[in-house]
Amino acid sequence: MQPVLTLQNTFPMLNIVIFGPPGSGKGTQSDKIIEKYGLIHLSTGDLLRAEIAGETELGLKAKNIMEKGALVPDEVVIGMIKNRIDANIGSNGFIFDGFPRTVEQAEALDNLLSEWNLKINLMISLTVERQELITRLLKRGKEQGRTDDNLETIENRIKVYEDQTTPVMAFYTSQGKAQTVDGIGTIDEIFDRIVEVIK
Ligand code: B4P
Repeated sequence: MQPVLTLQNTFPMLNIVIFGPPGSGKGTQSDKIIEKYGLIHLSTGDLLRAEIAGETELGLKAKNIMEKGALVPDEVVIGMIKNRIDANIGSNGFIFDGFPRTVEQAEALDNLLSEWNLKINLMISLTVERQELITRLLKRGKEQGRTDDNLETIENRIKVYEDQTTPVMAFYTSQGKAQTVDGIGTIDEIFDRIVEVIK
């Protein structure tokens, strides 16, 4: 159904993409951003893990792909995001975490938001060097047992990020929306840098 423009969806919403390689702190910093700004958190990784936990048809397909560190097909993640956007119009805004991961997803996101007269205001890219990413993800693998946090899969996730996801940076740079934040330091130090960028 075509969205109807109402008073509610003409209120300004703050829509942020948090971007970076696996283990750069996207999920970690998203939790702090939503606490401070009251945004709706849309993490495609979390949504996919919920499908896997619920043993849905989508979850069963996604499980094998995620265990290899590959990307779930664009149309699957775009469909999941569309439902959540449509259900939360009128909120303070969204933080998109782990999405978009391809230029096709970035274009689809612009289209979904434009149906509601909305846009991405800011893209925050966290920079962390490779060895630190591997150290963090191996630690999480030990502590939380996430099945994609093992060395072989981590290395593939980083390669997939370099090959398929880095072009998303150029997409937002060309729109004048990309801001880079140093992702090394304590969680609070990095959050302070993000708040400065949002201001
Ligand atoms: P995600 O769930 O998005 O996983 P991620 O990239 O590893 O990031 P995450 O947010 O979990 O970790 P964070 O950096 O915060 O994706 C998992 C998989 O789902 C993908 O490989 C893909 O298969 C699929 N998928 C998801 N979205 C998709 C899409 N759009 N299209 C296609 N497929 C998709 O943190 C990592 C660790 O670092 C944590 O343990 C944290 O505690 C630690 N940490 C954070 N900040 C730190 C700091 N400052 N110092 C030290 N440690 C820190």
